[in-house]
Parts: sequence; structure tokens; C-alpha cells
Amino acid sequence: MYSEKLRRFLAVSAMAFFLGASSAHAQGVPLDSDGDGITDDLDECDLSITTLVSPTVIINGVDTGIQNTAPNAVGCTLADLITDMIDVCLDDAKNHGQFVSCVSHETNILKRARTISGKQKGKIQSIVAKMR
Ligand SMILES: [Ca+2]
Repeated sequence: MYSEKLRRFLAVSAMAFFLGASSAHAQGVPLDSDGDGITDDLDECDLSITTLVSPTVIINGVDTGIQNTAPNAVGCTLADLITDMIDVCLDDAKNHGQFVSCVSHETNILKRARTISGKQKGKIQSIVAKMR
């Protein structure tokens, strides 16, 4: 039930961890429109979507205090991932309860993957619970 982008983020993060992140493509120089170091052909969060490079993750105008990450191998920061996750939950939910439940489910996945801590998960869920 979790979003495709989240699944790929976790897969790519795990792969980058095992392979040692940086294997630069030497031949041909494709564009990198948003300048995050990930070329457009691989970048899933280029300017046409958003690469959120704020120092912390902001949800609905509220600063979570959670440190944002550098773009991963597909050009998405943690702020991109969380913003996308919330958008998907907003789109899928028929009411506020379903929305909060969706975010709770997704943040549990992020915590299990050690992308966020339990405290950070609580902060996200608390902000989301107050969203209208
Ligand atoms: Ca890019």
C-alpha cells in the first residue's frame, strides 16, 4: 500500500549503502536541470516536480526539525519523499481519519527502514493530525 516512490527510495538507499553511493557516469554528459548532481534521465525530482533542498523537512508550513538529506541516487531528498508521501495520502484518503492512518502507515515504514527515528515519526504524525 505504500507509494512507489517510497519503495524505490528505500531500495535505492539500501543499494547505495551496499555499493558505496557514488558511481559517476563518465561517458556522455546528460543535463542536470536542477543542479543536484543527478542527471535528468535518472532524476525523479527535477525542477518540473520539486527537489526540496530546505535544511529541514517542512510539512504544511510547519518545520518538523527533521534534517533534510542530500538528493539520493534518483535525485530526491527526504523532504521530497515526505512531501510526496503526504500528497499521495491526501489524494487516496476519503476523510481525515484515512489520511492520518495512511501517513501513520507510511511513517512506520520509514522508521522500520531507519530513515527516520521514532521521535521524528511522532512529530510528522502530530503535524499531520492537525492538518485540515
Ligand atoms: Ca537533477
